[in-house]
Amino acid sequence: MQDHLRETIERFELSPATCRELDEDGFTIIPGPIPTEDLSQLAAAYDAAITSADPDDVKVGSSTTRVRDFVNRGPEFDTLYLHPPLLKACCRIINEPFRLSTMHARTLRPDLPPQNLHVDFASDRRGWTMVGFIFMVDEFRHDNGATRFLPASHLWSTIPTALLGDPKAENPGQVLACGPAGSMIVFNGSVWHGHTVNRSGQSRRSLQGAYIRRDAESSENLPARMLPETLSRLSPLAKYLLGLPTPD
Ligand SMILES: O=C(O)CCC(=O)C(=O)O
Repeated sequence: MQDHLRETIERFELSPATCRELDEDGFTIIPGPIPTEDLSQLAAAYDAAITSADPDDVKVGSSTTRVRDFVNRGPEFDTLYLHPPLLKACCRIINEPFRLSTMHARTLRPDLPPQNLHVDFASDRRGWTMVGFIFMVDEFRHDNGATRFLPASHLWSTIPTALLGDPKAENPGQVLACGPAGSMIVFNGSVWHGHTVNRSGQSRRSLQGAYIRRDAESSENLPARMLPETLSRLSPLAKYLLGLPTPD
């Protein structure tokens, strides 16, 4: 393991409950790295970054608006992908060298259909491929589209026919990942999940990212997008996790 990563994660232990949730349920909700008193500043930085984003980086989907590359949109966002419990979960689940594949903003607009239940990355003979994280810029509630998960579905060897029939339908086994602003969902990319309907009348903001096996193909080329000001502030650990050249 790379030295900076080892040094960082050796100082942290996941609680037994968190380990059990990651292993058995395929997801957990932990406190994120942003202190409560800084959350409103982070939310303002989120809104400003979205307003100023190049239209090429904005994707308005059927229910969410996504803005790519929050590695390069300000130092406020750096601690999210460097959160030690997240890195520890990646070591536990991916169990091989890994790198950051994506980090983007996703705003769930009100009164639109739920997302299909889906997996982000299938497992393979080597094991699990991806760990996702969703940082709650706003509180996630039952009425504002909290992400639903099917606990233990990362362990399924076959897909239940009900899911193949209507992936938008409510599932009797689903659990909503609710939490106060500042919480972080960490999940196995092979667990079935998706956002629910936002009936609150207000947008629900989140920052989402994915770590993948270091040799897996990414949908984004983050190393190619690095801005000089980002590069100048990144630690050797951050550079390593982004797949950038590091001195060692
Ligand atoms: O925004 C959410 O609640 C979930 C998003 C998601 O599952 C995805 O984009 O794959």
